Amino acid sequence: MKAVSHLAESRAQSGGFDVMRLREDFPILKQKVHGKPLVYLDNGATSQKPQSVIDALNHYYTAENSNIHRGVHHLSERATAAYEAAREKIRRYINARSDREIIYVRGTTEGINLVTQSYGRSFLKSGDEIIVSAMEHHSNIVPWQILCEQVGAKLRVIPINHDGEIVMEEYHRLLTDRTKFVSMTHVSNALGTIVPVKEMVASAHALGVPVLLDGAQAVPHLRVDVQDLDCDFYAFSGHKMFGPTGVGVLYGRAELLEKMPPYQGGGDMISLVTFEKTHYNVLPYKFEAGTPHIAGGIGLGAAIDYLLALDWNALAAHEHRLLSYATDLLTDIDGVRIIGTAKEKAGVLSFVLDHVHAHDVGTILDQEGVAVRAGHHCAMPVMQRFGVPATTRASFAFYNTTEEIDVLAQAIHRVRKVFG
Ligand code: C6P
Repeated sequence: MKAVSHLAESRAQSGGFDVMRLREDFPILKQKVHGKPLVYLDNGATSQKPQSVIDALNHYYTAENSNIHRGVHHLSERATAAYEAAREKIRRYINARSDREIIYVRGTTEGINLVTQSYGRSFLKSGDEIIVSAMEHHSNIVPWQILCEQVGAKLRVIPINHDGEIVMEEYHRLLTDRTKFVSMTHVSNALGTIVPVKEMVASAHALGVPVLLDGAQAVPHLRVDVQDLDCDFYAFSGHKMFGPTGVGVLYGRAELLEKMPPYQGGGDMISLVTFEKTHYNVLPYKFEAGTPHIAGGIGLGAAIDYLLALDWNALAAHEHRLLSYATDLLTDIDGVRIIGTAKEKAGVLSFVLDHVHAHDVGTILDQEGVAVRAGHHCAMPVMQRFGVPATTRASFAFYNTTEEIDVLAQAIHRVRKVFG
């Protein structure tokens, strides 16, 4: 890659979004893989971390490491203040009303399990119906299936069309007085579809049905406002939004969280324990048993600081350009079929290549320095819907460039050559 011409090109093509400047913030992107410059297109699995997030983790362990909410000593007070300040940043970032509504969890998966086991086990019963869609990640299917086994509820599935969009008439047909919960992805990890969740929340609320949104793939690409969406729960993972692994967030509407029993018992989630009776802590701590991922929370706060400093209009335009550039380029390659052609998409390009298994595609791309995901993407029902065992998925972040997409396309041509 020629750095200067690359810089000029990236600027010219990205409406002033200075991609090359931003890439400097991500040290991992400078490395070579198999002797080739790393082209990291597996951001849907996990995104890379800017230096400021790495520094925040380092600073915590170097200067502040201590347990929180417990100590009376200086370090504990500093760690507690940093962790709670990060909670407030998260609240502001998604525009929740109160930081009582921001529950730290391990990630999207734990956030959804918290809702199924706390809300679901308390308020759903035999014969009730839960609606999900055919494009859910396993994290938004299996916890509901476990709940259905526990309480005798039924899972109803909204079909998707051939472009990978929700069939809205079917959603409206499935919404009945038996529906007691709707749980939907905001952006599909396997297809990239942006789901019209605001409209879907409104339809569910018209029947008094609460809605959880799985925001794992939305928060890295869209500015999310939970009050505007009017959802009841919103779950997401820090590691997909340039923060650390092992930390995520469940937003919940305070009036629902108040009614819900704790998900796990242990330290910090209580106000008084006796053998006769235990009183639980106030929100959000009622749902945060045990020592949390303190460094992770602080690191997530640093990721939010980083994201807030970006020009989101320019970022969105740049990501849109990446996606349409990649779509055009791959569509022109003989034997490539794109899976997921919704009108509204974010950051994901899944495809199959005639007569070549996705794992072989992924392995050859890796030899060219290109990191993609190959497989079912923890969304087996999506693969079944499209009649494929697996896809190869390139997933983008704002630090990717059109030049990297050229490398991806050339590498796919190489796969075709290898497989004749
Ligand atoms: N998808 C992917 O490569 P966790 O693992 O809890 O951070 O996120 C789970 C999850 C839930 N919902 C959606 C829409 C997701 O995309 C993911 C994670 C990764 O697509 C890893 S399987």
